[in-house]
Amino acid sequence: MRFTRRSFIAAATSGMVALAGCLGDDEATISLLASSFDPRVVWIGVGETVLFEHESGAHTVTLFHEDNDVIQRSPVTATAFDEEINSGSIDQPFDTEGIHGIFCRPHEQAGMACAVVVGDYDDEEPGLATPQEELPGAMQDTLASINREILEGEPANGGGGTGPY
Ligand SMILES: [Cu+2]
Repeated sequence: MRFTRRSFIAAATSGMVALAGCLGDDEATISLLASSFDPRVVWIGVGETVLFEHESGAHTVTLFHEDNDVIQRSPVTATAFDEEINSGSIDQPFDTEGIHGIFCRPHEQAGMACAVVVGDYDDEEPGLATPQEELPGAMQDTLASINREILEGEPANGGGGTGPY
């Protein structure tokens, strides 16, 4: 039998909201490596936060949102964030449901991107669009891979704590 992503999240969310509050402030961690995010996809609930943790390199954590003068690959109503991170970490809250495509400005050509899936999502939303042709080739490849990962509902690199609860 195959759980659809949507029904799984609905089931998980209804039972896990109270518990999630006891697990700490960050529901997921994404590391910034030399020119990539790891993992590239995490699933969290509405109102939860992701810890972006610097490991090496000089990066930004930039939402694919038109308010950042970049293409839209996030909910239109999401608050656009665009943060430099060269050390330490950033606690980024996600208050809007849906898929949030994120990239690094210095490593756009290298295809440095990730996605935070917040709660439920719609197959038609911007965060799951076919990668735009104006993007660098490596970025299109990363985004296509992220789309597949989201639709499959499993973190490709299998890191603990990055799956759907
Ligand atoms: Cu970077």
